[in-house]
Amino acid sequence: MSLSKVVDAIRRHKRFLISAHIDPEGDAVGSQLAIASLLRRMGKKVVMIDEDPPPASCMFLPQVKSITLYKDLKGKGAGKFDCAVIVDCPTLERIGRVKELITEDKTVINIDHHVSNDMFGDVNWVDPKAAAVGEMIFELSKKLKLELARDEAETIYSAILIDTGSFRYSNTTAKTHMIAAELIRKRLDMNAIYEHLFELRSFQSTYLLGLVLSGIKKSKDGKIVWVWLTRRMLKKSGASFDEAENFIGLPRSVRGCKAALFFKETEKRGIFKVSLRGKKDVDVNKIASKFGGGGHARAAGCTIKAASPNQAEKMILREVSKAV
Ligand SMILES: [Mn+2]
Repeated sequence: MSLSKVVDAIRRHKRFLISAHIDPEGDAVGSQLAIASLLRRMGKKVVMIDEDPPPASCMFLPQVKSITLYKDLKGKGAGKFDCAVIVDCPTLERIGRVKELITEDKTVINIDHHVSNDMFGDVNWVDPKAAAVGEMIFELSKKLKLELARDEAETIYSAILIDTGSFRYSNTTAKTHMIAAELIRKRLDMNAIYEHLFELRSFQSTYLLGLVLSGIKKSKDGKIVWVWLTRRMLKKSGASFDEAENFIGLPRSVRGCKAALFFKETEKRGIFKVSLRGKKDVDVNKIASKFGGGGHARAAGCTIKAASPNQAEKMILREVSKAV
């Protein structure tokens, strides 16, 4: 059983590097913080290093500021570690340049719930039935016989909340709710957590949402609905790139929509990020995979190269139309 192998590997090592995917969201950040805290309580040395900063919505999480960014290492390296724990990543490439720190001699533990996971670890624990890696970290704490501290419960609860859209998505199971119930008993302020993760946004971000929504488009049959975030909108609003999280929920909620898309211009000309959301029977993971991306059946993403926004849109729409 892979969970036992994870526990064995954890017990065998002393110094850990923990990392999660580029453009991290709540599951990546929350799971990372939770496992770091558990390991520290076992007397392990732990560093958390990520390619990109946590999103604004996650900045309330306990210990979130102890995550170091790769760009801030400044040649110091990661310090000594003998084991890397990678959470919420289908491939090792997803951790960005942090991968360069993980030399051949390190043991890699892969804890993930993406169906597309390529089993890159020395120890792999991949459970596509888990709604969030947060659920898996909860199970890990049980296996380690560690009673969760309140802060750990908060990070795990947040991880689950993000990946289930606050228990609204089809990945939510009875088990998800059982775990949530146990976490809530740690006297979590559920309302405050919900507000941080889903409601509170800066004025700039709200203004940006207006700009993005004013350009909403749909296919003739209405089955595909999409929006664009352009560099111009970003500049006009004064918001940062990561403040556009959750915007895709609005095109997704249009009646008749089978697939929702969120196109983003990046700082690099000709490089576009695309988030995809599928409704029942539309597997957006398959579509994103065609462009070198991935994710889950109902939520995935990819980065594409195209000569213009128009071309990027055409490339993706061609594939999405086949699926809806
Ligand atoms: Mn996840």
